[in-house]
Amino acid sequence: MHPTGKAKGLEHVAIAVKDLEVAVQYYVDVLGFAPPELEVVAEQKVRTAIFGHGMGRIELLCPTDPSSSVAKFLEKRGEGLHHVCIEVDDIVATLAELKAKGAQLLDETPKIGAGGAQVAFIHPKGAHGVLTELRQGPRAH
Ligand code: CMX
Repeated sequence: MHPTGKAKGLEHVAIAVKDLEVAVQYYVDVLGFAPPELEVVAEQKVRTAIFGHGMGRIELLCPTDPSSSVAKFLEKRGEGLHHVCIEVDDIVATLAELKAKGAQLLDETPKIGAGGAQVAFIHPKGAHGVLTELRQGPRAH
């Protein structure tokens, strides 16, 4: 059966970095990106720098606290790809559908992520080795 949930495509890839300022400088000075949008995402205990607009952005992630899951990731695996984020039409319906299909959800209800979007994660062990974020962006006013 074809799923009813609507995956719109890759919203961003997130890269865990040890020093946000150093990594931002590399993206701007070496790769030639325009300066990013910076944000503290308190609920996730991270600071983010987002390059680009709309779909297909790049997000640099840096922990704000040693208890952050990103701090644990850096300690264990070092800098590198942390997760991919897929934009969906209706995150609540998508989570219900994934749960019914036995997906390894880390969140059964959405939390608030970068940019005020609703987000939820699927465990990397149940997603072919890649931590996967589902996101429903805030509605335009
Ligand atoms: N990508 C791929 N594999 C990962 C991973 C990641 N990001 N994080 C952990 N793993 C692997 C580990 O290497 C480990 O594998 P092995 O068992 O083979 O060693 C396994 O998953 C368990 O890892 P762990 O170190 O014990 O980590 P935890 O179980 O404590 O936490 C996870 C892992 C994914 C459950 C946790 O990081 C989580 O809940 N993440 C979701 C929230 C999040 O990442 N927020 C930050 C970003 C927020 C934002 O973008 O705003």
